[in-house]
Amino acid sequence: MSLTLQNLRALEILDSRGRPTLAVEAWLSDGTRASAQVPSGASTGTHEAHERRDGSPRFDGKGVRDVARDVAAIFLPALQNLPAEDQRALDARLIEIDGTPNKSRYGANATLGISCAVARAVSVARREPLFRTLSTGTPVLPVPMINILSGGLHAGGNLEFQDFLIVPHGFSTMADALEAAVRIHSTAGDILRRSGYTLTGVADEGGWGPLLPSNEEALFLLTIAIGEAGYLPGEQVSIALDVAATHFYKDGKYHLESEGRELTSSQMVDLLARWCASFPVISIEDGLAEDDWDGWAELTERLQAIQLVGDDLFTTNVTRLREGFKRKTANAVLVKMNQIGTLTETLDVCALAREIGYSAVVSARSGETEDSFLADLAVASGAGQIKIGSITRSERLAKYNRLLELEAWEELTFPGYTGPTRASQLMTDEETVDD
Ligand code: 2PG
Ligand code: MG
Repeated sequence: MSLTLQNLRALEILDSRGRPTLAVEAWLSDGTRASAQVPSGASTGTHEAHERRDGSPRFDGKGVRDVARDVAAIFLPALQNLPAEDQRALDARLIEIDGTPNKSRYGANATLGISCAVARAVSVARREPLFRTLSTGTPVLPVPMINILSGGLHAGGNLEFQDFLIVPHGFSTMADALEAAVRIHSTAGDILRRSGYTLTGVADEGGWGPLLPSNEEALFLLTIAIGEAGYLPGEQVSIALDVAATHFYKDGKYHLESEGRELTSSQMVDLLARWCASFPVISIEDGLAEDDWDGWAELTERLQAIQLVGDDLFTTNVTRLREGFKRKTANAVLVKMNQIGTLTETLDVCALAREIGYSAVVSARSGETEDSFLADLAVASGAGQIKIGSITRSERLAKYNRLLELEAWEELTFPGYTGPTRASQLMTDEETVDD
């Protein structure tokens, strides 16, 4: 018998930064109950769907009790008795109930919580792993992009560039790739201590947040850490950057305050090109700001062999991704469920990326919960890459450990890195550039 949605309730809980977020529980007609928790970003893009907050004095305006109330008061009456297994129809109804282009009425945190809770309840009712319920094609284990050094809004503004990550692509299993990440994270900590850089615990995503003299120093240290941990930089383990450039772009310039200089878009492209030639960088996310389309076009033209990922640029939005494709901008998309607010729209972005030949990286937010939903989503989407943060802090480990379970118990394959590799990149490194 087909399953229908019978009840919904929501609760204000806390995320990994101690800020309020939403948990939603869905009840189905067979008695199944399951819940999902909603993530929350800090370096958010302007074009993201709306994350609704109460604005009352509680939690300095960040409470979500009104959002939770409306899940039961507004959404439940409109969704009760609808088929639970038709995710597309359910999500279409959520979009319709909100009725605004960016879910600003009831909040993308509400719609996403409901969307995920119902999907999980269906998987529990069917007694199948969540990734099978979500799956639209061939499920694969994604290659992780793992944060080792943090800057920007995730580490108190020590540096401007936000994430210095590793891509352990030279391994045949997820378990081996994660072991390499653990070694490199701990080696990087040793190097930072040895070098006298201030270390006071870890940043929002579990990477180190050291006070370094320049952004480039972070790249240098990370490359050393890969080698010192016993791996071949560029062959087994490469580097990915999330520049998050939107957040230091003002009045047409990129402000590298820690280095006391300002760069134009072209100078930023020069800088990134030089780094790609000097360090084993294979992927750059948000190398330029969210609406710097001309700069992005230049970046894409110049660094064709690098995976250029649009996060704030695309905000998991098919309209913006189509626009990017039309303008020959970027060659990959970051996929964050709460940037758009339903599972269907999230998976549609993955499908469009496949269609236009862009790679896709399914990503967590800097504010996360212990929910491992993202791991199953990444596997189900067939995206082939995932970005969760570092290998410390349990809101990150919940996802990595779920991937380990899926590798061991569901016998999923780990097919390898889906973006351009270092080998192809070296062939275009000939150009000499100055920053
Ligand atoms: C990003 C994410 C995750 P936030 O910029 O890619 O690292 O950060 O969730 O703060 O937007
Ligand atoms: Mg980003």
